Amino acid sequence: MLKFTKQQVVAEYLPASVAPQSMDDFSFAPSNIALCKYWGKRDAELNLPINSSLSVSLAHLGSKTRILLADGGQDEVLLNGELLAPDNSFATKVIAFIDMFRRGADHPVRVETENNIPTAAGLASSASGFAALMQAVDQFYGLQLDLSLQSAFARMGSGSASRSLFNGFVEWQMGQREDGMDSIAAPLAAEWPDLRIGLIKVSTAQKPVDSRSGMNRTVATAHLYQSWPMQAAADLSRLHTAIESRDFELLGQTAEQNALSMHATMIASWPPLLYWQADSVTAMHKIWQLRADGLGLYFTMDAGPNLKVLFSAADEAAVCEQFPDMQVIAPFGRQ
Ligand code: 2P0
Repeated sequence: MLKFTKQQVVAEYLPASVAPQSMDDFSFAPSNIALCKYWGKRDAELNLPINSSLSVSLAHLGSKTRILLADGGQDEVLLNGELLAPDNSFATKVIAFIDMFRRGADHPVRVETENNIPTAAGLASSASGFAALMQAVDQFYGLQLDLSLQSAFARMGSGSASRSLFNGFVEWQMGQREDGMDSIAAPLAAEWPDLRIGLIKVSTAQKPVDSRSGMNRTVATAHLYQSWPMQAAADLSRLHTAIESRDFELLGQTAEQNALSMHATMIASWPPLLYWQADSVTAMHKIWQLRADGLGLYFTMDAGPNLKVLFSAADEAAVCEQFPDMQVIAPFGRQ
């Protein structure tokens, strides 16, 4: 069957002509951390996932972006105030994303993006980056697309960006359609003001295999991957129960087992993919020991060596005493 291209899918939803207008203000999108991970694609062109996922957004930590009409004759991409070379990989992806919407019209753009995600925390910025870029595109071209459409289009920039259009708990439905237009994220109504997320930095060095290549390798070579969609579906259902009943142990256990299951599929790939470093494993053992001693904390990890710890506000002082360098985020604010 002939697959859809991004341009074909997006074109269906755009007006016949666009009238770009420089933005005064920046659009903002939060970073997010998945409690049930997105790992594996059924369509690499549209970033359609093999499983649904569920994340929590990181409040004020994220990316802000605005788009201006460029003075010069060329597109310009600035990241944190620095003009990027045209062949820079981030700049290339940003311009390719904008190309889906300008459809060949001749108006060079200047894209300014700033991340306030501390690089020291080792958090990925592609999710918030493409979500903020989508919102900026919507304003720059005066499209007024609803957030579901923006979620679907942000996904084409980076899968996890579909979830960064929203605050709080967010579920990205894998969808069934070939054009992916039912593969969109939506926020859950539930809030959890006591939830805290701590960022444990192990390393901020660039990872040798990016997550896009990592998930493709896993799907292609790990027999163990066959069990992943079942694990993810069961975890998603458990997370819904945990969130509805505000059961912290169930939330933490599910998120930790989900992350370790995802990493198990990576380790079973060939060549093997092990994002952990010795200090990652040391931190895991420390968390397990603290838990055995009665402290309520769990971890999750993405395609990198750093840990994200889940705990309740009541345990914040005790957890911070154990991890003094940890940055703590309150995804639903501090009451
Ligand atoms: C997640 N990750 O759910 C999972 C867990 C990494 C591990 O989403 O290829 O940068 O751009 O769709 O979104 C990272 O993958 O991948 C990611 P692409 P993306 O947060």
